[in-house]
Amino acid sequence: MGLFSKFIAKVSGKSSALAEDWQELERALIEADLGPKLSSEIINQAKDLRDSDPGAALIATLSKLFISKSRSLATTDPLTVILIVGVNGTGKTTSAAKLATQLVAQGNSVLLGAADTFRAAAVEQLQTWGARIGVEVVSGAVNSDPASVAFDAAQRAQESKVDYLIIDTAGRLQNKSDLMDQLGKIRRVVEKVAPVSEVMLVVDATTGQNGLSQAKIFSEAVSLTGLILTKTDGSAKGGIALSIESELGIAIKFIGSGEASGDWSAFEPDRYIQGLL
Ligand SMILES: Nc1nc2c(ncn2[C@@H]2O[C@H](COP(=O)(O)OP(=O)(O)OP(=O)(O)O)[C@@H](O)[C@H]2O)c(=O)[nH]1
Ligand SMILES: [Mg+2]
Repeated sequence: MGLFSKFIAKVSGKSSALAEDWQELERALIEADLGPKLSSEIINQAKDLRDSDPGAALIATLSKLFISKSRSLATTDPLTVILIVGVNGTGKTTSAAKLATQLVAQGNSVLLGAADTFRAAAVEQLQTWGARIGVEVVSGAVNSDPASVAFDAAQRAQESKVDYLIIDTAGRLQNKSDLMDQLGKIRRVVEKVAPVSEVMLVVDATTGQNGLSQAKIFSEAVSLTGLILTKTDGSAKGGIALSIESELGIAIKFIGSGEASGDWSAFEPDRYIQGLL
């Protein structure tokens, strides 16, 4: 049942809602990981819209929340570089492969960079994806410098004149500041070759409010340009991405909904809102 269906059912055809209905809705929003701040903002704005019924006011408020942001992939001619970052296990490698699949299907040439040199399995995982989708993967030895792999990948991408370079990164290192230093370095080194058009943070929809603190930490280290919300095929409502979007001003651009390459779509606010209803 959609997050708002109970509320909508209660207020349908009415010109106002009871205080307890608004309270119940606010609780549902918080439970769906929108966070207390955004939840109360939504409720207050919806209450203020006196010219419509409560259900319509709620939908109008949500639509307004999403409206101003560009959700298309930022591109740069002749090469678009996309960095994929996020904590371990969120779905970075899978998302890098899914995005590559989408771009190839749209007629683009793509190169993948395996800059997670922390684990051998991480490189193999990306290589397996690359072989499956017919995309070259540039990698380095285990424990080699990820920034140097990223640099090699950028040079290779430029030489082979591909349209897109997608760089997968590690989610876990000895400690947080090592990881953030590394991401900063990867970016700087790549930019000696080509500008980085997108730095996408991968957020697991099931992690709840932790996602917001992760986003804050990453956005301090590398300026983020978009969010990828993964594992929306589970029971999580994914409100956390909305909370990050409103708090940090980073647009949700893609949605992962399973483990297969096709379980992937552009984020469409209207569809998302419909899902909540
Ligand atoms: N159900 C579901 N599983 C997903 C989704 N995206 C990724 N996964 C799974 O989540 C697990 C972790 O995905 P990875 O892509 O390896 O995550 P990662 O962020 O690269 O992990 P590290 O490299 O260890 O930091 C894998 O088993 C994926 O198949 C999704 O949208 N839905
Ligand atoms: Mg990975």
